Amino acid sequence: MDVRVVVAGAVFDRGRLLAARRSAPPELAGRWELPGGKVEPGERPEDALVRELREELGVEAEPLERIPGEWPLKPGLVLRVWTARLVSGEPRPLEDHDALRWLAPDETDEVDWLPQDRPAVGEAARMLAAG
Ligand code: 9L3
Ligand code: MG
Repeated sequence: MDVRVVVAGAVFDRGRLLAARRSAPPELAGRWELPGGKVEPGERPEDALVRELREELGVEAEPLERIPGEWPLKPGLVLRVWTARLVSGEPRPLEDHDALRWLAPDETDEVDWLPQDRPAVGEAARMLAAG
């Protein structure tokens, strides 16, 4: 089976990490994630991330580096995460989210993350704390 990649962004701005609360589907609603979505066939993952952050949050962001690792979501779907820098715009929950929070490194445990996002969130918090 082909494995489809979901890209997500650990979006940094002014020393904080962006968390987004899902509004759909019902089984994921209310849990927090690093925003992103599925890479389209033929699309570069970094381009998919830029597109997803534009669609979901109305911002322009620049992918910086891949957080090592890959986390299975369900059969045929894996999560890969990049750090990203906010280039312009103020994130708004335009699509698939109903709340956003900017978290300082010591606040990243304050939200109920989707379990598959936790390892990347931990790494992102370490990177933020290290400056
Ligand atoms: N997912 C998990 N963690 C994330 C993202 C962006 C997505 N950080 C899961 C939720 C869905 C699937 O991947 O089951 C596809 O995501 P989307 O296209 O609904 O955002
Ligand atoms: Mg999405």
